[in-house]
Amino acid sequence: MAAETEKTVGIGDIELLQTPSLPMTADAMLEDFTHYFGRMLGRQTIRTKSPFLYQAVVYAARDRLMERWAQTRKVTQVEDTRRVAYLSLEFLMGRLLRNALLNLGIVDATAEALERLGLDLEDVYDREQDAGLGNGGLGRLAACFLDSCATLSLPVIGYGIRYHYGMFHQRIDNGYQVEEPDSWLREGFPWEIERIEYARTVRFGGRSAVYTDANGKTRHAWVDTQDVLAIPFDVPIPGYRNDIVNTLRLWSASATDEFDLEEFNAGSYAEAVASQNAAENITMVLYPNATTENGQELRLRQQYFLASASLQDQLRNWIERHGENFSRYAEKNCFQLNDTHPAIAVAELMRLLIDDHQLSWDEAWAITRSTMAYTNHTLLPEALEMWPVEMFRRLLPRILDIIYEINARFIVEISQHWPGDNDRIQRMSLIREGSEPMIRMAYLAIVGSFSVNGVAKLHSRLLREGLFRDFAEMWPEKFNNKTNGVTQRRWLAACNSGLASLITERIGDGWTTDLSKLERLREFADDAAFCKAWRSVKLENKLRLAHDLEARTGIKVNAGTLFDVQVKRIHEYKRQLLNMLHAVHLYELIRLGDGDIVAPRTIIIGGKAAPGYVMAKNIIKCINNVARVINTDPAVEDKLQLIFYPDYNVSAMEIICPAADLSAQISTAGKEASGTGNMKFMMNGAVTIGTLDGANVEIREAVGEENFFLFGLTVEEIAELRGNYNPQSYIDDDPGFSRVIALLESGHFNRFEPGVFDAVLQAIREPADAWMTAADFRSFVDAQEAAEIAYNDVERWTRMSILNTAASGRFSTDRTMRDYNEDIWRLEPITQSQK
Ligand code: 26Q
Repeated sequence: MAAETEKTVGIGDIELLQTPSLPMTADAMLEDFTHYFGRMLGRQTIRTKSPFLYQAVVYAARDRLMERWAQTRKVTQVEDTRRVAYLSLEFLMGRLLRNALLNLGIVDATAEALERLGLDLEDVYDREQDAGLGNGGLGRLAACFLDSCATLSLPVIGYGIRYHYGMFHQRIDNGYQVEEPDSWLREGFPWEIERIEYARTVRFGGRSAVYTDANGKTRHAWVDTQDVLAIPFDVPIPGYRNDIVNTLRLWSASATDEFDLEEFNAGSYAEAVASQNAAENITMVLYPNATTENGQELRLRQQYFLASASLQDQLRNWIERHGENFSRYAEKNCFQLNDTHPAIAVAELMRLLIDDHQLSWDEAWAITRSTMAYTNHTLLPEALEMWPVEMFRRLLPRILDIIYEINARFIVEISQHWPGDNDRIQRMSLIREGSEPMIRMAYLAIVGSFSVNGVAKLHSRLLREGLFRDFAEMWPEKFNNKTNGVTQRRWLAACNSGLASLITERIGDGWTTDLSKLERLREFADDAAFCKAWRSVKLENKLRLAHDLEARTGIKVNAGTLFDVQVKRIHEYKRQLLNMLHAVHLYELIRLGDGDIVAPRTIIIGGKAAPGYVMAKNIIKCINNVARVINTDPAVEDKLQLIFYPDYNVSAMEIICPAADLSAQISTAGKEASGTGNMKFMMNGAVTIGTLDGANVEIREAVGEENFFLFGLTVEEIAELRGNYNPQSYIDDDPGFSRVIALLESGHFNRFEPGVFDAVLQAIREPADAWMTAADFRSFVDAQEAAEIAYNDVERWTRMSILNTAASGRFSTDRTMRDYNEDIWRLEPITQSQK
């Protein structure tokens, strides 16, 4: 290897970046901004709409990050501390500038520098495109984890994919979702550093060959492969005011230099070069399915590409420091798998250790089984990932060998545990036999890991008792819970500066790194002046959202109404339909002149449907149709509005969650693993209306039942009802419900669009409806009525709102990361002593 003879002199070693030295003042920021704008970007005139103003600000901030980044890297290398690699196909980062300035502590300095030029920092923030490299909860969770790990000084590196196109943009056209590509890299991504020196090769195709080595040992090789180059791009992840900067390393696929010789020799030079496109396709686009739709070959390529490049990168780093001695590898490394998406890493680590580094099977397995840890994010059995064995044979033949071997040895283990229990062997086998044998990725992840966790207490219990029961019986000690969280730096400090200041005024700013301090707000829940200020912040945030809504939809919203919000991916189990039924119900009350509406309400629903999920797209169309009628019917006056929020994403949530009064978390019990939007709303003083599902259970426990609007069947009741569920009886026995269904059937909401509501109505009436929407209708309506009455009592509502924020301390990812660290990772914080 070239590295052996190469001379390396780290810049850190020549004292250039020994300690951060750039001033954090407005003067210095202005000077650096001017330098980048004029000399690097080569511009003279500041046009607020061009990207260059934003880019120059990023470069000025990035210099401050660079110093701290180099230092953090150096300390972790020199101290040889145990580290974690967080492997995830998704990192839903959103915008980075506001967060970076906040964490560096240079918001005011930067704002002042720009003011001197007559510019507004808020406008600069707005020029940044979201890095939308994820679908929803799972991807955003990974991003919150990185922020908290850096803040806790934990040596955690994120590994992901640098998709050329992130989550699609959603346009609403005549009520229908239309997808548009997200070319987020078009104007460049000024945060990333390409690290071509760490490029790795990832292999596909070919065949697995057996040979005898010089010592007469039988060995395996993977030959005749088609190779793809993995090039890392690093993104800095600053901790909150602690001078730590961790790394998110995103891999981009590129063709290797060797082209197809046959084509080349046949004289097709251009074709030979062009065919290299296939390699680059691997990281072209994020798959937009929040659940299911398994089996796409390109998706498997993405998964293996991430796993292989990341593990090779970690092994390279190890070998640089320790040579080919792996005896302490497991002591010093841990890989956290974000769902089964990167679970192929279990087999890939085996392959690398055995084939490339000559370890025995047992040595390699001991390392794998004590370094891999798996987090599950779903209870939907249909969402459990499986891949056809045949696809593996074609794409990853050597990996298939290894999975078969893992399985053979695992089956021996099962038979030792339960002699003669063949049913159990069949149930637990990594291979699901049948006409098309499939590899069960979750089982591979469980067998290959020392820890398996769910993401909320209820979810983790249901995993142990249901989906993974056999495995929990075999290895009870592997299974654990880690309740999700969100970072309060982005989801309170940065996105709700009004509330953040008010809180800090009363209890100090300790909550930014210890969210449990919010408990102290309880004292002020009856303080009239504080309550008044609390309400005025909420109103300001509602005005801001109203403004944003009008800009996006043209609809004027009354900020004096109850803001009832449900934003998340569109999925049947999340029951946006139930929300729509309630809107129709209120509309019906108004039309009948029942005068039942005590608090005028604005219902806001937002979210994207997977492009291939027909029912989800249908639901969007139905909501939009209902919205149009409600919003234009003069009889409604200003008692009710229904708005579909288009193109919901991370930045949208930063405006939405500070403005919500009521947070709708209404999934069918037992279906939502955790939810994390629920936590963002709670932190910002919204009260939840929700089922006993996911983390709602813990939210209610924390805030007290009197400050939470509970409705719906429990997991047990749902299970009991299944099999003899008769949705029609709920409709027939409830005149209000009957009227809602009749109005939807009447064509009132689809005058010239026959059939638009057919599928949705049929789904609700289906005895096999897994989501049991009809069963929960009445209790949802009742809970909504209770919420409305509470809202109308201004003092009572303010108190509930304050108590929700006060009780949200547990839902910080700082707590989540401490839990991971205490039970699974066991990392020492990065020391500052080396500075
Ligand atoms: C599957 C097949 C092919 C392509 C993509 C996918 C795919 C992609 C993303 C499957 C699932 C996801 C994302 C799942 C997800 O976001 N789950 C959510 O995770 C949150 C964090 O733990 C939980 O709070 C939510 O309850 C859970 O739904």
